[in-house]
Amino acid sequence: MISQDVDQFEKALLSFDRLAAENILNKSDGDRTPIQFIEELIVPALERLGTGWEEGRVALSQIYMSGRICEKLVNDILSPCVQKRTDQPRMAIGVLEDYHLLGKRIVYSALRASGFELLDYGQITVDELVRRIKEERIKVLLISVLMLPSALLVKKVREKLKETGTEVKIVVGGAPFRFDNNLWKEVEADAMGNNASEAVQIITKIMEEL
Ligand code: B12
Repeated sequence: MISQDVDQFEKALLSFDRLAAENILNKSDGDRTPIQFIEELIVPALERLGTGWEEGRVALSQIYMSGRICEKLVNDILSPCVQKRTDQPRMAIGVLEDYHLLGKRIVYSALRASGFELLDYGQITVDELVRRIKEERIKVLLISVLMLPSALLVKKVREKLKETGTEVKIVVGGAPFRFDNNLWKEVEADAMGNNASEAVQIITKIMEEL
């Protein structure tokens, strides 16, 4: 993806122009998978907007609308790319007490497109998550967060699971873990992935080991 495309895509988002954003996606070449499109165009553009917001150049309304536009685009791109599932230990993904849902949506679709079946817990609290893991006998849990306080809650999930002797592999991802390389170990996760492709690699390895 050339950086000019990311510039134009960012501009379209900033001016709430969904059609222009869609056109940029559509004109990009066909060699890439939908996940690659997202990782190379949508993710960097949203990250730039986040930095712009931090620096006071971008309004929260622009971040909000950009998020909504990208949610729609991601849904349109990812819906059809589901393949055959493989037999595997039970797995689930959730967003822990956080409103940033796009990353989870992408990781979920990338895993399903790679043949893995997983439950989507959506947005979930610590207690509800622990209850469902036990009830639904989940063996691998993916947690997505973009807020630091939410990332720190992963440790609470681990503690509560330990208290009841529930063994689960926890894989985490999202901005706080990318900003701080050691955070995933501090919250007692088993692995951390930077993007959807890494999520697929990690899960493939865990499934081989289980
Ligand atoms: C869009 C956005 C929003 C949208 C969210 C829309 C939606 N439905 O998701 C809205 C407007 C709602 C929003 C709200 C807020 N936001 Co906001 N937001 C963003 C922004 C600009 C982009 C996030 C995004 O969607 N990125 C694209 C996705 C696809 O990327 P991603 O989630 O990182 O996922 C990728 C990887 O991380 C990885 N991944 C993700 N999950 C997982 C899980 C696993 C297991 C694995 C392996 C990998 C993995 O794979 C994904 C694909 O590559 C970021 C900036 C940034 N740098 O991230 C700020 C950002 C996350 N927001 C921030 C803040 C502060 C807020 C608000 C508190 C603002 C406010 N004052 O109200 C609220 C809080 C909401 C809440 N309580 O959760 C801060 C967080 C700071 C922090 N670390 O604590 C950021 C970093 C902006 C900043 N630079 O300050 N936000």
